[in-house]
Amino acid sequence: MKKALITGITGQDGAYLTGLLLQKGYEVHGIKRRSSLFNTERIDPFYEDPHVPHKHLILHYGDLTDSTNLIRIIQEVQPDEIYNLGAMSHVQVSFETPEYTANADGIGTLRILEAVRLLGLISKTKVYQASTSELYGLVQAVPQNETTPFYPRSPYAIAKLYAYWITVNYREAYGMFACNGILFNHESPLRGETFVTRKITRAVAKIALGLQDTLYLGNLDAQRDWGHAKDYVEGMWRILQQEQPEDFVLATGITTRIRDFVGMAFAEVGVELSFEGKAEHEIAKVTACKGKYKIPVGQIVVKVDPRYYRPTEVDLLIGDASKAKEKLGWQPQYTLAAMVQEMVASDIKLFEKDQLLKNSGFDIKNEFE
Ligand code: NDP
Ligand code: GDR
Repeated sequence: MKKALITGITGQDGAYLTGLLLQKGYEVHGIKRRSSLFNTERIDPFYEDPHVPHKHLILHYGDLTDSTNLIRIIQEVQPDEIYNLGAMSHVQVSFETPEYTANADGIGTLRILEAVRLLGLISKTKVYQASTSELYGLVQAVPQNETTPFYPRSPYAIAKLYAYWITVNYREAYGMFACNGILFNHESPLRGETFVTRKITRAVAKIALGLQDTLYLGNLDAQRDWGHAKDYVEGMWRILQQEQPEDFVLATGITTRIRDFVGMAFAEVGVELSFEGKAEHEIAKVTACKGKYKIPVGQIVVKVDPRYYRPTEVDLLIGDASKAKEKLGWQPQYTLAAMVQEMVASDIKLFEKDQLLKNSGFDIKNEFE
């Protein structure tokens, strides 16, 4: 039985990858951080009673900022494959926590690679590094592929640049099977609530259910190449099954503006919008509402709030995944439309409970964002 170790197992990709690897018969080990609240919700569907022998999913407390902890876990597990998905992954938050981001996302990767080397596991353990399309940053050329120059535009992307190159260096210097997956944005119903797609689908659900009036967003002109996380974790696995270690771009090749994602998500609840005004004065109003949800025509459902603008923005991402198609036989199965439909439907289901409570006279809690 192959053993995999996943850092960031409690995140979106960690959860989909866990499902995939368990299905493939792996023993899956994951590193979770100690938190004052439960943080395993995304992987709870795979829960196994820790008292039962021969478990397939085993969690270890740990942190990418703690070398001794990583060395101990890797020594104990002796993994065939490590998927380094753990990271402070929010681009805007990285401007507020740049040093921590460098430590966890940049040096954290070094700690993993160095642990494999020091423990004499180079010929046994393959390492996947979660690299990102944010490396491309300021547009140099489109579509972006494995040879497009990098120009990172945030502390997050710059930490990930270090992680990218240290992975390449350990491969070249020590012959380690270490690969970068340069993944473009990928989303799902499990996407973190403060990334733009999930923020939008949650707000659409709440507005449709009468639990919220307005969604506040930042730059509506940015363009992203959005795929589905389920497709992308399959690509991660395939990258580590190659004969030779190499880096790969995973992307759909289609880019969409934030504004158009907003339109698609509202269309799922029968709402048509018109966008009016420019930049920080832009709003979106309901122009028609058909179907079961009753949102008044004329209601302003989106407003721009410059609080969500970034000091430096990545304007355009569009990936070219021809190498992955050719060498890994990988291509995305989900369309953006199917993914938006799945995300909105999932968030409506989530908030129907709140609607029930509200209609029964209970207070609904607000959330910080
Ligand atoms: P999430 O933000 O959903 O998950 C991040 C995971 O990392 C969580 O499990 C989190 O734990 C964990 N983590 C954060 N800090 C640390 C730390 N110091 N030590 C150990 N674990 C930590 O991200 P995604 O699942 O979306 O992304 C997975 C990886 O892929 C990330 O590295 C991200 O940067 C990268 N990536 C993501 C893309 C995307 O579009 N989703 C595209 C390209 C790259 P906790 O649950 O406790 O917060
Ligand atoms: P990104 O994802 O920065 O591409 O990083 P995010 O969804 O946060 O932003 C995408 C674009 O939307 C614009 N935007 C907003 N973003 C957020 N979060 N909130 C808003 O209110 C809002 N309004 C507009 C942003 O300015 C940006 O242009 C994601 C993360 O998963 C990274 O970890 C990963 O490496 C990259 O994708 C690829």
